[in-house]
Amino acid sequence: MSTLNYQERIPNNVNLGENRQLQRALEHWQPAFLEWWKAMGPEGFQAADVYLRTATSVDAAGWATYGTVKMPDYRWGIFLADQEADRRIGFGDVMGQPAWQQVPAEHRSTLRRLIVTQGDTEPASVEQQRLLGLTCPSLYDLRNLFQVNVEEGRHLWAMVYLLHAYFGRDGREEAEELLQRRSGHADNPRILGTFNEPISDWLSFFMFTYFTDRDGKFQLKSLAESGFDPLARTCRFMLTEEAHHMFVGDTGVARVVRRALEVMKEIGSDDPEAVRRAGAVDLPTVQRYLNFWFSSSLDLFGSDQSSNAATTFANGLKGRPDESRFADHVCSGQVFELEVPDGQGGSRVEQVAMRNAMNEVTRQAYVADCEIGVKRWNRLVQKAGVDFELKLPSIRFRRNIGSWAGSHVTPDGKQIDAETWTNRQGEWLPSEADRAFIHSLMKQVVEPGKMASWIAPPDRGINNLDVNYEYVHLQ
Ligand code: BYC
Ligand code: FE
Ligand code: FE
Repeated sequence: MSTLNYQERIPNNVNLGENRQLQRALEHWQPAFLEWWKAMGPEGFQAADVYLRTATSVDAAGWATYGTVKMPDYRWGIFLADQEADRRIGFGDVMGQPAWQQVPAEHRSTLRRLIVTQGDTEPASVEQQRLLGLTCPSLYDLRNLFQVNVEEGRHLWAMVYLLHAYFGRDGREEAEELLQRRSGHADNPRILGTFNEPISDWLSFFMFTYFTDRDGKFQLKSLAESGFDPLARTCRFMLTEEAHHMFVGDTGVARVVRRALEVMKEIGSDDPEAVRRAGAVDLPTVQRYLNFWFSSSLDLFGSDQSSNAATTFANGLKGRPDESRFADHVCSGQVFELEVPDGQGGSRVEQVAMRNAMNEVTRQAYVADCEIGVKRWNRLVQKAGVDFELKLPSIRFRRNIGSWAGSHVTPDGKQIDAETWTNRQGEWLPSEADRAFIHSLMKQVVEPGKMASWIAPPDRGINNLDVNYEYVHLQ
């Protein structure tokens, strides 16, 4: 077990107290982080008392310590999963060599880029979600939003720790820039596409936490395999927190669906307009939001043929999620059969070196994981006896990165011409009218025990508390 210095200003299990220089660098960054949090964190709730979990150590007893705290006083800490004795690198050309405790000089800029890209998504998501509290459907949901937000803040700390501890001056500069880029900003946006999309309603928030936080899960799993041991250990611990973020999305969408089904039963109709008039979200609209966020999140895995991915795999910097489920960890002679557009409205199979297809391998694992929740949502629909099925669109649908970028493809994978796409995309993606309708539902509900009209209550509360518990005490 690693020791914990929770008494220090920055709670940590990395013996920060023994490294004065690093401690000073982080104590210098901390006020800048707090400034950022106050400016870009949840709008209107900085003085509220929120029932939150805080990590105070990485073991079962300490990783989820619950208590009431004002968000600016949250103790964002630095926690790495325990070090494994004699850990070896598990893939690539360096397979079997001892994991690195320092950054190998030849991989410095690549590793920094990976860490910065990971780090950039964390504050980006907080920025994207900063106004949602003003339209929360209940105190329970408000609290979950804030739990996600403070933990994404902690994930930023996790990456900033690595930058400060292992990358010297460049690392400190990158850490500052992580607080300067802004989601959706015209001149200084966040690095990856999805993290510049606005999240201005709760249906988008639930889709984001289901689909985009799940990209986080798979990227963190890949980085948890890294030969750079401090990165691997940081990501392992982050994954324990990630589960709750995806739970929020999974159960959030389920509750929207359940409420739609209740309303359909009450009014005896499945007409989308009638469902809307009764104050719920019709299922075709849920499908369009799903199409939007799933396709956007698929782009986050990068190109299906990527020399970057081949290099980071070969060099032991980034593996595949759950590397241990594969038999071959070197993949030097293997090929991957990739379907690419043939330029004539069809597709052809290209033989791609396996290492170059690693982004696609990870994307496939991600898609399979996404299916699980969709099945659960559909079970609710079937049980209600309603003839409707939510579906993940084809992975070729609305792609902006990779071989299918720029092709016009329907959700069931059929290629169409540009004109048909323009005429029909309103069937597949949220239209202005859909967004206006969803926004019209977004009215703040903050009385303990009350729930907005468009969403069913959750099955249970947080940490065995009642659903109606006052999770956020407003000032
Ligand atoms: N948008 O060879 P390519 C999370 C860039 S989510 C814009 O195709 P590569 C979270 C790419 O960066 C997890 N740019 O792909 C979730 C590269 O640029 P440079 C985040 C994109 O490099 C919710 C160029 O295109 N973590 O934690 O193999 C809430 C060519 O790249 C996009 C990570 O992503 C895009 N969608 O892989 C909070 C892990 N896609 O370097 C948090 C770290 C690609 O030539 N990142 N590009 O300037 C990586 O491992 C890789 O950078 C990527 C791309 C997987 C993103
Ligand atoms: Fe995160
Ligand atoms: Fe997350």
